[in-house]
Amino acid sequence: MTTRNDALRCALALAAVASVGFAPAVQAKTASVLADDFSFSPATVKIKKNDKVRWTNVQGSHSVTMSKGGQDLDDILSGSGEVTSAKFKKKGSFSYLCTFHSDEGMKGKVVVR
Ligand SMILES: [Cu+2]
Repeated sequence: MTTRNDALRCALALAAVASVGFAPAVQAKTASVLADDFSFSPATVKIKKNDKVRWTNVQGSHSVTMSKGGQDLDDILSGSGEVTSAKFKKKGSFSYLCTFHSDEGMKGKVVVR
């Protein structure tokens, strides 16, 4: 019976809307990017305003260098497991690169919506 399923689906949808409605604030999320030899993975992350991106070094030495779009970041991840993060407060498309491996095309992008 489709009508019963539709009713159930509707109830679940309403419950989901209600739970979101009672949440104190929109929860900021953190997107994870891995820095490896010689790429960022994923190369492009899409986040929402006020979300964070966290870069984790898998191996080698890398930098996360970003200067355009009002988001200044120049952190060096010199060892395996080293981490840096940034919060993005403006919408836009922010390209960054690893200054050590820019010749190898080690770059990424953060798209903030
Ligand atoms: Cu690098």
